[in-house]
Amino acid sequence: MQRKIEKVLVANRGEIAVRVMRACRELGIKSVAVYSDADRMAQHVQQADEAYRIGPAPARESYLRGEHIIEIALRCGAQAIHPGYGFLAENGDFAEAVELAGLTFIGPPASAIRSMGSKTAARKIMFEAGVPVVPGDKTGLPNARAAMESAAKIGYPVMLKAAMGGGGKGMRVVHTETNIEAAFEGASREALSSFGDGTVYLEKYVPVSRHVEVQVMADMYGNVVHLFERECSIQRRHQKVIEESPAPALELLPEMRDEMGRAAVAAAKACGYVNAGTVEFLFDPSGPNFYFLEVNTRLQVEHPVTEMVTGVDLAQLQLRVAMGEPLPFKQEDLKQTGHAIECRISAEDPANGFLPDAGRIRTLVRPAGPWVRVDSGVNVGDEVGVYYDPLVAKLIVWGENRAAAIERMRRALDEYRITGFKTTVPFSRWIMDHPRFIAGDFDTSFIDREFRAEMLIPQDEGLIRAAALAAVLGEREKGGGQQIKQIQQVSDHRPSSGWKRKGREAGIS
Ligand code: MV4
Repeated sequence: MQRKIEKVLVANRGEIAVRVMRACRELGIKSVAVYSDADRMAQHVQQADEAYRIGPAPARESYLRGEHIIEIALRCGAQAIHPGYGFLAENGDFAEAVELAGLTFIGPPASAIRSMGSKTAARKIMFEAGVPVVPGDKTGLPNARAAMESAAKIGYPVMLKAAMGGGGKGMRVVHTETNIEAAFEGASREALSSFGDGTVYLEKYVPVSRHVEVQVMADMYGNVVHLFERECSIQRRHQKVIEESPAPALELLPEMRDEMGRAAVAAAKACGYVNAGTVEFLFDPSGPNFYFLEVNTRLQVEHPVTEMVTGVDLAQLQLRVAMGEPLPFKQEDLKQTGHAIECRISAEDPANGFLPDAGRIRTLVRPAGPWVRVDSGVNVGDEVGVYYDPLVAKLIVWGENRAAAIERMRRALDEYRITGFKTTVPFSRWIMDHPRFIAGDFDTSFIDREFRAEMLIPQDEGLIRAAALAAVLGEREKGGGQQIKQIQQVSDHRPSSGWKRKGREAGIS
């Protein structure tokens, strides 16, 4: 079954839109951008062969207008729509509407998106397919009384989760029966307000866990392979901060890595998967055991670390599979080589509770050099923050082993200069120096346990240097104050030689 694709509409913005357009260009496919009023001058618009306005800045009025986007695709002669991640990417109704309009949705079938959207339905499918799931319910709970009975059967501690949720909202850990009723009501209320469905279910709570996920790829002919795992245990409020492959959690467990890969392929087959997807597992080091959590039916933010260790261009492969090509390799052709790490660079202030920051990029120096990759959707002069996700770039490095990759990431972070707003660059740099990170000895509570804002700004000469800079820059340009804070923060991890400092103070560097 060949489907000709010569033009793809990319229904997204930022770095992922740019990423997909690069894959299109390499395959000789034209790309079409859509943009909101806030993105008139954005990178993804400049990268595209054509671009169409879809509405005002708020996502509801632009990037989430599925019918409008489909109409534009039809009018401009695109044969396919790539949804990126977020926005419409995991909306089964949108995927179906795209196909009903005679276009190709570059992603899994609507049926797979829908069945994996319900965590209880997904658990049932995976249980029946022999994929390990956390002991617990396979249907939603009708009331608090049912929750109490189920919890008694599973045994405390238990975890209440939203059936239509994901990403941590509507979750409650319950340690004793006295708390189950209030937790049920609370979780249900939160699930209803977040997902429009108050259904919750129970699982055995796994107290210490690591997040290990497996990349899968399936073609239209039933061929499914996995591209090994990524570990994403370094998270903050369910937002991933660092991702890597191979998973340090599996360092001494090669048989478990193989077993997880096979489980992920079985999971993809069980839900009729096609195209790129990720099977998330909870890894319990006390067993060690792993359990199915959910399937992410999209190309994920952290896909580059898999590309770096496998040499497979996942975005290109998505396009080729959508055109009806069979997978160009078999499982045994794939191997993990070396180690890759990704740091997410966000417009957030790590010294101030990760408050989203906004502003115009005043200066931008990106790291480069061997085995360093920056996936970014912004450039100097771009306005960042306010309307969309604060992710501004991803810094990905490869090394022949984990230690080499960490060294390279340190070097790359030290080269990075972004001014105009606060970023998570210094925070990533702090993680790269942490003994427990270096040892691979961490779980999903790492940041909560280990990070304090004061750690970013040692009370040393940084402040004095900043004061000196303030005097110089303050005269040179308006708004210099913000820039100074940034320099101070970025410089904290960098050895500063005397002559460099003098140069800066004199305003010549
Ligand atoms: C769990 C768990 C412990 N036990 N389930 C959080 C997001 C959602 N996708 C699943 N999550 C968890 N489910 C049981 N039965 C702990 C978490 C969890 C977590 C999982 C992956 C990555 C980071 C996390 C942070 C806190 C809790």
